Amino acid sequence: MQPIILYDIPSKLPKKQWAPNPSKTRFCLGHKGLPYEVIWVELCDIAATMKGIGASPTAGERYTVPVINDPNTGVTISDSHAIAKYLDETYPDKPLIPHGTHVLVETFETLFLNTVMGPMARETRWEDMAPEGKAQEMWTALKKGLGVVDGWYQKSGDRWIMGDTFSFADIVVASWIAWWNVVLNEQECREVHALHGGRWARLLADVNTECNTNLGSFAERRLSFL
Ligand SMILES: N[C@@H](CCC(=O)N[C@@H](CS)C(=O)NCC(=O)O)C(=O)O
Repeated sequence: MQPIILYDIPSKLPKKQWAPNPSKTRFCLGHKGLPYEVIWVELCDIAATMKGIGASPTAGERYTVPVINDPNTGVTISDSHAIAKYLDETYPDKPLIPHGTHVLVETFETLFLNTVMGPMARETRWEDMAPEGKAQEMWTALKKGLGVVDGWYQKSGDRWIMGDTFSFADIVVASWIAWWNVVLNEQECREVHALHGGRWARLLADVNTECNTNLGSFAERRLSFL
């Protein structure tokens, strides 16, 4: 099988990778054990590059990443949810979205983001979600919202959002935890990791194990400050 091409935004972190939506696709590809290669696209070049490869815009007619190009089928797909659905249809082993739950899983991310980011979740531009200037607002909403999400996990039996069944919903949560490990300051990261009996660092580690990945750990972020 030829490697799938993943388009992602680079950063100055050791592994470059940091953006939450492409993380979802990395977890998905890892879970299914599919080989992939990354093409890094700077934020300002996304629209031109995506138009150039014939990718569709996502919600709000914006060009975003992740986008994948699968040379094995010749298909190009935008949006992490559509990519997960495509991967399940094309490579059905180890499903990401259990049969019949696509709408629930897609709705879950909207609910999750509204819960943990409050009004911030309604920002549509990447730079409006960046921490500068809105850090305090984001931080307060995050701690409150994570308490709600902790309750969801408890109700589901404390392992995955769908109980014993690992799914894209857990990948969504882990991808945003990985992002907070990058954008929150060190004290805030420590506070998040201490919340709810250490659930968030544990969940990120469990999703990494499930997907054979090593994404977004706090330890890795700290390396970038050395
Ligand atoms: N619903 C999309 C959201 C994708 C998205 O917003 N990606 C961000 C990076 S994490 C992006 O490409 N932003 C570019 C921009 O806002 O111009 C998905 O799940 O893939």
